[in-house]
Amino acid sequence: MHAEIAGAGFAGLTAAIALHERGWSVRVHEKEPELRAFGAGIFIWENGLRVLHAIGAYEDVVQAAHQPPAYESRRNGVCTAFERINDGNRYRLLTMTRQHLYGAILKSARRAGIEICAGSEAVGARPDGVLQLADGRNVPADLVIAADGVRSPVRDSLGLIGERRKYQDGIIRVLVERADFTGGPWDHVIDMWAFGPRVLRVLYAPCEANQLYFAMMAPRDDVAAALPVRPAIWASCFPDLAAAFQRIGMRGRYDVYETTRLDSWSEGRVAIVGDSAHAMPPTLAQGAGCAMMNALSLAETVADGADIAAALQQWEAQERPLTDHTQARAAELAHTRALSNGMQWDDIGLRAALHVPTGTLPEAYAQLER
Ligand code: FAD
Ligand code: 5PR
Repeated sequence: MHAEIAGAGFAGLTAAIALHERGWSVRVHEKEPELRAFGAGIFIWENGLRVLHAIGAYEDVVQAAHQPPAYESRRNGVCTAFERINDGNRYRLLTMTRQHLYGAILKSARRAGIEICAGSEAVGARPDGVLQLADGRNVPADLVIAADGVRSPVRDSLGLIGERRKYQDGIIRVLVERADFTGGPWDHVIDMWAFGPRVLRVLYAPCEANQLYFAMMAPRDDVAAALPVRPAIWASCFPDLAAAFQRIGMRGRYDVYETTRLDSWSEGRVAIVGDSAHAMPPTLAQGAGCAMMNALSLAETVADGADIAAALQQWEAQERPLTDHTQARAAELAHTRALSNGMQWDDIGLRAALHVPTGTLPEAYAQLER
């Protein structure tokens, strides 16, 4: 059995490794000339760690990632929620840079000898199992996977888009040197909201190798809070972070929250997985978690190679309810800004985080040293 995969992001590489582990031959096409993630942080909850374990990337991720001992939320400087995490309690959450996560997954793919074609752009697919490339080639496969991100041209060539939505807030993501932001609360994740003098938010997270991740949120129409970051504006709401804001300079990447929903996650032999199928606001930090869970379960469901189109429908029926639930909750949190009242440590928001994903090895995972 052979798969052609569009996109070497978190979903595409996870699917490639998981299929390879199940005896498939795979080839991955990445549009960009270089394989790398952009400069920002990422949160990986335990469901994601379980997937990383199943695809051989767990050790490399965990040995350097930051393990925050607590997750705090503050509103106008007042604590609204506080939860101990990682230390023998129910919630495991690691914070790291995207480069770190991506590097570990890529290393596992390389170890498996997976063919990854950088600079190879996909433009579409045919339901009978053909991936169409920008250079004019049409490559046949038993399974074609569209893991080409939120703007997925492969998905769009099949006309699968159902609904797309944007929200009132956008976010700047940036990494800065951690310097003396260490010890005590500075080792925690801190979600800081300010509702005066303007609406601003900084999600503060230490990462590996002395880096700090800031996700800096502002309403889309607040042009003064857009890039490049003006330290004085942010320091007026978050004076404790003034020294770190000074270090941002011209760095940062800006995105508006968005959601994508499809009528179907597959068409014939073509599967759509990751942000191409179910982009969600980052409010629950589950976009990559769900992308990797669904990529792994996809591989598990088609593994034996029988009736691919039917297997893809079965995959969606089994996996989609959790993703839909998580996406809907993340969208509600983005829309209502409810995280300003504190992270809600409940099953509604954290169901995906506590889920044991299809295709993982819970017994072996339970034996791991933490
Ligand atoms: P992508 O990561 O977008 O990868 C798609 C790949 O396909 C890219 O390499 C791209 O170059 C390539 N590609 C695109 N077009 C083509 C083409 N035509 N041909 C070939 N290749 C192509 N998730 C979390 O789990 N935790 C978090 O903390 C978190 N924080 C976030 C913060 C923000 C502000 C945002 C916006 C998202 C966040 N997410 C988080 C979500 C997460 O980033 C995405 O869900 C995840 O990157 C999706 O992975 P993917 O592989 O589906 O898509
Ligand atoms: N979690 C993460 C994040 O980057 C953001 C949010 C939650 C890791 C914003 O970028 O709530 O918006 C959020």
